[in-house]
Amino acid sequence: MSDTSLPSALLAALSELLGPSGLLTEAGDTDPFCTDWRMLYHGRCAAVLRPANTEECAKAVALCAEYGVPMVPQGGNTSMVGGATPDESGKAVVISTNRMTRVHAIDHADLTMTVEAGVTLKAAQDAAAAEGLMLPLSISSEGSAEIGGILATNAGGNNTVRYGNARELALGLEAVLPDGQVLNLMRRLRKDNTGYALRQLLIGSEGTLGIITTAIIQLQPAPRSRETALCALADPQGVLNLFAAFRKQDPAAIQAFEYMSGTSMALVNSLIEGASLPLSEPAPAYALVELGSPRADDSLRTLMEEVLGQALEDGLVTDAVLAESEGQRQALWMIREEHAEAQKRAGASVKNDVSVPLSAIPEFITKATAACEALIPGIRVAPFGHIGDGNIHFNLVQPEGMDPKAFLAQDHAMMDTVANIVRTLDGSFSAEHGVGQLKTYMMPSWRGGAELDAMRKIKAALDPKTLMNPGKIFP
Ligand code: FAD
Ligand code: 2HG
Ligand code: ZN
Repeated sequence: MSDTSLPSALLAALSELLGPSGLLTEAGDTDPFCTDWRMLYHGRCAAVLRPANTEECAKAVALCAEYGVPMVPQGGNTSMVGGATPDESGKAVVISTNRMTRVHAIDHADLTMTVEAGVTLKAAQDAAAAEGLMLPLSISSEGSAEIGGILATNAGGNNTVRYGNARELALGLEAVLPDGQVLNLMRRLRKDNTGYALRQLLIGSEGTLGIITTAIIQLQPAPRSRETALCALADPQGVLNLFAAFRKQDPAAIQAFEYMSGTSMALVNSLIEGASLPLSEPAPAYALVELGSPRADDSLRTLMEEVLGQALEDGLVTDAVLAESEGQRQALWMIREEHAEAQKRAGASVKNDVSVPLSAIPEFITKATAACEALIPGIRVAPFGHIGDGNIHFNLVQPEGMDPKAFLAQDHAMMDTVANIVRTLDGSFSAEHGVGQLKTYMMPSWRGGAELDAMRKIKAALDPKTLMNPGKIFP
């Protein structure tokens, strides 16, 4: 029996178009698509549509538009801000890309990959690696997050410091607009100044302007030498000083430069099996440094040893471990990549995915820590993140033993406390996770006036009936 509220004529048309595996209507099947990774949002939907290609997606969108049915695009459903979760009305359909999983082509001359939206980032990375190339975007959710979702959120992650966000990697794009038209921007050109950059408009639009169906991604030669180290330091200023020391020697060699606080590291060590600290004792701050090069010589080891040797001598770094094998490298990265999972296991948490200029990071962390500790005694301030590009996940974990609901009831007070400090330092309240539904309420005070007005006009022009991912980005 079907649990959908869709008009029967629409249901029949969708059923004929998508077939049994492309249309889910029973609550038992659709429920997983209606809850987010953090389990903060529990929506409902009239159906889940799973088109197998662009043509099916375009026809499905045109049908929904004709019947005035709201649509929520969804990829791997790893959004940290409830971006891919429908509301509780049960009127919307989720349009999932997870059957659009073809890697169409890898071009060695152009260094590009043409890939459908539903390919997971990990599968795309693996396909590039199999050809001796690298897709230089790395995030902890890469096993589930899909290319369409990555581009729709303009994801960042561990390699932004060297290669930029998803935006910098997308040379071409195809998307289905809210009325069902296919927008073909699949030009793999580095230079193309022909009117407005619509590709860039779709990237980071969080599913509010259309559904990304295919993309051309810029690749890089695979690194043939790599050096990875975990370092213990006294504080975030020390981590930044170490970053500056590497950057002074060879900025192009730095592929990742990550920060972890003592508190966030301790949560990982205690809550994740096999993630023990590979240093002699805990420290207030850590840096995970990765250097990489397509050259297969030992110059990176020399660079790593020179910079760390000097930092140890100066007392900047108090302890360090270098990966001596690929297994050890992965063990170091596991500690960093399990931060989100460890914090999920620690209870309720409030996330502040902020960015500030590099020079302001120590002041930001000091001030925001004091303000949050004053707001909620016993709160566990557990920051970490992509310090090399200025992005700190200033996450707040509930005091031990506190009722999670009582903690989350104060989420706006916590987010505003942090954001107010970010504002005085010329930062942003959302660096890489987007606005979704979690942070919509911040948009008028942060992006008000002409900026939000222009965004609303663009939205109204492309989606006059507000059918594409309603309730996201805009308050
Ligand atoms: P979803 O969660 O399915 O959707 C995200 C948004 O994009 C929604 O608004 C949705 O409507 C829209 N969308 C999805 N697919 C499409 C499409 N084809 N066309 C148009 N709109 C679409 N983010 C980072 O930037 N850096 C990180 O390091 C990082 N690490 C993470 C680690 C974990 C453990 C988790 C759970 C999340 C992390 N994220 C990170 C957040 C998340 O944004 C990314 O995982 C990813 O970009 C989302 O991809 P997805 O396919 O899961 O998208
Ligand atoms: C990461 O960098 C992700 O690991 C998740 O962006 C951050 O859990 C978070 O807040
Ligand atoms: Zn991150």
